[in-house]
Amino acid sequence: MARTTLTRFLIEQQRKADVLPGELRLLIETVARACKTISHSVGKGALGEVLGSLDSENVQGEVQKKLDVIANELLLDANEWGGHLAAMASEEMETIYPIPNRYPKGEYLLLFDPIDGSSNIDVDLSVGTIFSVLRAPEACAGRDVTEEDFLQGGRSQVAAGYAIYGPQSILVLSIGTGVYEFTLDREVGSWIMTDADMKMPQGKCEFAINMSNRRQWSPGIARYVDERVLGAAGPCGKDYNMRWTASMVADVHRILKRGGIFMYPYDDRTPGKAKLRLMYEANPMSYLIEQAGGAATDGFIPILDAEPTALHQRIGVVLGDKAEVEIVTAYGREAEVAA
Ligand code: AHM
Ligand code: MG
Repeated sequence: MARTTLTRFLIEQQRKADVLPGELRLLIETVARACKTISHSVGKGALGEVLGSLDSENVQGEVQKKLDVIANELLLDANEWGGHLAAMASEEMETIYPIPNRYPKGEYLLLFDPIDGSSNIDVDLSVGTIFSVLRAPEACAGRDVTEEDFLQGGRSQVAAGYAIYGPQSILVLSIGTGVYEFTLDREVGSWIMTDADMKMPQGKCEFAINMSNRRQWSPGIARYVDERVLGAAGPCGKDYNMRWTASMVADVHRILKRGGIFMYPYDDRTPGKAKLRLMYEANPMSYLIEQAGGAATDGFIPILDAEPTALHQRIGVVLGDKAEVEIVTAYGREAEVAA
């Protein structure tokens, strides 16, 4: 049977004209090519001198790993000259990166977390790249793009995806017509479709959360997790399993494939005090999870309905199994009313 490459899939989607404009197709192909290059760099590890930290910190005050910087540069270099973009924004850069005047400009905005799960790089666990594509507002035609132009809610995304660099390199993508998975055929150098119109399994008893943060959780999150830890002996009446990779791409990919729920909640009940970033992590992952039949909230409201107020804004994340996300969100609301 003929294998469906990413290119072939995208061309087929483009034929359905209003589903995928040509410019967006070429943009996605460019991002996918950059992810292939990042996959090769990650794979070289110590042999490619890509491991370890730099002396620099990113805008969030986090120590940058060499690969954070290498992957960021690769994505900028690959995408700046194609003519599909007006500007880019990255978790690793303080402000936006407008397309230089020497290159043609396009109508899209690209946002990315070049290496997600950076703490795993040096110990050979899965890391990944997360990306999100927005349309530049019409109002910015003829003037320079600003940070405000990027502050669009998650439902405005026209495409989102992630690449995961693990035992296999995998690209998961949605352009709003379902979720598709492509595996990198390393010998041939092509992304080959390995799962189509993915629907995440529901009703699975598995949760992912960093338990060491328990003291900082809100009462709703603590209640949800405590009940699951009690297992068959508690109010759930069944045993739950727990996994935490500390790499959102790996945890979300597992949930997409075999169900469950992922949580990186607000640290306490002050909105805004959270770890994950709305524009580079929460929005694209929520878009994919909703497309796959799951749900995503910040513990209170759907993430895709959150109104961004800053490029590097952080947000609580509860995503995956629809019914479980509803329980967490209901517990959060109940605790809020009781307080
Ligand atoms: P990063 O993008 O700087 O790597 O941070 C995001 C990562 C997520 O991939 C993961 O879910 C989380 O941070 C893990 O955090 P922790 O080490 O606190 O468990
Ligand atoms: Mg990162």
